[in-house]
Amino acid sequence: MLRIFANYVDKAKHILDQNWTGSYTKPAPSLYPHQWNWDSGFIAMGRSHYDTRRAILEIETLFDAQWQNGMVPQIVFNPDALGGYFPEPDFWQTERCSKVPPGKLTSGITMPPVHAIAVEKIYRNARRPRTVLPFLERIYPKLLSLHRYLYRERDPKEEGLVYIRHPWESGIDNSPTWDGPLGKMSVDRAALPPYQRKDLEHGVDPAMRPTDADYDRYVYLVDLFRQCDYDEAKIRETCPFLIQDPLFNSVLCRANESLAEIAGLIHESAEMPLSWAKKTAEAMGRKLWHREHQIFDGFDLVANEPIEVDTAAGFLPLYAGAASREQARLIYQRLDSTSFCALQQGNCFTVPNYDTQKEGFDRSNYWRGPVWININWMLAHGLRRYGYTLKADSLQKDLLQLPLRFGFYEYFDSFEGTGYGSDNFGWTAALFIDLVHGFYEGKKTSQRVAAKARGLFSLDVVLNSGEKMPDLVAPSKLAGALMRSIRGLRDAFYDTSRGRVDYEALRQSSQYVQYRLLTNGLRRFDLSRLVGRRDKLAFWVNLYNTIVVDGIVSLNIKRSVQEAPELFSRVKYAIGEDLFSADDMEHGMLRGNARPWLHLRRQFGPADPRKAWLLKPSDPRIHFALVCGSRSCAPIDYYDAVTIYDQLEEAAKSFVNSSEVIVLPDESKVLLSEIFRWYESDFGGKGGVLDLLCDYLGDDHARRAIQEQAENLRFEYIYYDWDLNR
Ligand code: 2M8
Repeated sequence: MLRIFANYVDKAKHILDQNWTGSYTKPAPSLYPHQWNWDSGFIAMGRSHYDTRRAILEIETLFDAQWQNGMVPQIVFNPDALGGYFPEPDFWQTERCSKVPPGKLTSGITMPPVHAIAVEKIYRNARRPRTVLPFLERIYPKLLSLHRYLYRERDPKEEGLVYIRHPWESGIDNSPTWDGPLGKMSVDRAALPPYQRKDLEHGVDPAMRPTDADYDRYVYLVDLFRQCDYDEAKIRETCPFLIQDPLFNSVLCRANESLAEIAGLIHESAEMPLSWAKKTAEAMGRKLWHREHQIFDGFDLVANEPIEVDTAAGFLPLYAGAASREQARLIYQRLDSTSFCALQQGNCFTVPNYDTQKEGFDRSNYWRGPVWININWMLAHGLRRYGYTLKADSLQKDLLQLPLRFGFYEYFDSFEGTGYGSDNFGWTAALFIDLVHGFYEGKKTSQRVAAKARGLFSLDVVLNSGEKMPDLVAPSKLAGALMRSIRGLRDAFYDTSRGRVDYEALRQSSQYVQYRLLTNGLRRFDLSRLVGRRDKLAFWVNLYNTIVVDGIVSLNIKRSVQEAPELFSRVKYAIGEDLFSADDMEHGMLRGNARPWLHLRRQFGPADPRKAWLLKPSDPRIHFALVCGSRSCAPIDYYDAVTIYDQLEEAAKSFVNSSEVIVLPDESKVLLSEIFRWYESDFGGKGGVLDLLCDYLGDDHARRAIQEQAENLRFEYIYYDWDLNR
């Protein structure tokens, strides 16, 4: 992993260096020359992994321009870079307000308050966190004052939900969510103060930016704020755009948690931030949840009605822990539907910003469809928070794929991944660095656990050696009863959509006791009773998957299967006269007695009686169905003899279209799961792997690249995560 991504991490750091001005990082080299509020937050998160000093300076520069009422402005203008952006200080005229910090040029609105999250990360990722404490002490009152401002000025009814009063405050400027409220505003172009857009002077396609009608409304609102001298009470009375937005409130809610953490680190009371977090989470769950749509929506305070427009912002309460378990489950279903391009399926890269099934969806227009790294990054954290770890993992790997394949762009085509907007975009680079670090950390933990745990036991452990025998099941019926029992375990304890097993509940269940009893019956089972290729395949695949689960439970493995590396070779079931470990089932029975990776010999020796029942020829698709108890392997499921061919086909398709396969045409490279290295011979060598990829890949672009570059294509293998799929 390290080697694979090293060049790209360097590239990302280089982008941040190029955009660095000496005290802050520009979001993009020319399109956005000033300091932007939430961009700086995300950028500091990325930098926190390798440059604590600049990460701190980034945040301090932003907060130097904090208004005296606590508001942190959306833009802090660089006096040396004026002239290239609209609107600049001459248009904002924030000097009309007495709360503006002296000597600073800023806009008069704010943005999603990600900063406490960034500050906590700076502390946690620092090489010497103690040295960051003075910064925490300096910044904490400022963060607190920002949150206080939001609850005081933007939540007059003390609902726990703050409002935004300009689309730019949302960060998702031309999101379809704003169409309704903006559409209701009657704006007389001739009465607007004269202005000229600058965003289209930077070579971006106008079709990928907000329209002129949008800009008229943006300007109308700024003009209104000016006329109110930025007095919030006055603005509130006349502003036609006051919206409680799920994205903004989710970020605030999540930031309150970080604020509480920071308070704890510097021995301040965490009571206030914690009570805000609770209040906002509850309010979102109550007021912004749309039951039928299975998503959170905004609420228009002017029209006093919900805005029933579903965008990716509606998934972000997961990031804040503001959704109930049930809401999270329903959100997950919505997320996994064609509306948001079923993660890992179809032709979508990660989650587009708007429901693809809606008329207004536009795959390339700014916040009206494309994929944004920051939104998906928060969503991945949210999914992980609710235990959808497998999806979170794949979402994060998919996110890495976008800059790798298409460049460090501002946003990406939701179907093909093409990069749009500005290249060398700051938060894309920064969050890429953060994602890569996520993988390193996973790897380090697993390696530590493994190093500590090797050699826990060296003798065979036969799991089905219990005295009690299943009395009702005749040996001839045992295979069927065992398969039904395994299916029962799957239904009760395997979460197939998350690829997770609830080991604790399983351990204590009566179904598990019953399953163990049935396995004792295997000692009387005659393998010659298994006839038919599909029956044999289902029997061994299911038994393999269950002996791994049984081993994890019986050996009380907590974190990683590497805690007991012998799990696959020493933990066994007695079947008839013979013993079978998971390795015996896989390399012996299912792979036709093949040689395990890096082993000199085949699984069974020349005179081994178990060779009488080998499944030959082997079906390489088993590798997408065998579950090894780890996060990187196939999601756990039950395989039915009648449908097993279709199921294996499905398993292969979803594996190949997941982030376990990343095609990088520009580099003539394919990044692959290590499964393709370990079992290359089963797939028919390198050529066979390429054939298989072409057969199953849904992405035409990637498939064509493989076909055209087959001869020179290099394979690199993606780190395998051995942590438990618990
Ligand atoms: C975009 O917004 C600015 C206004 O704030 C613009 O279009 O001029 C948005 O993508 C916003 O989320 C982002 O912070 C900003 C700078 O990257 O650009």
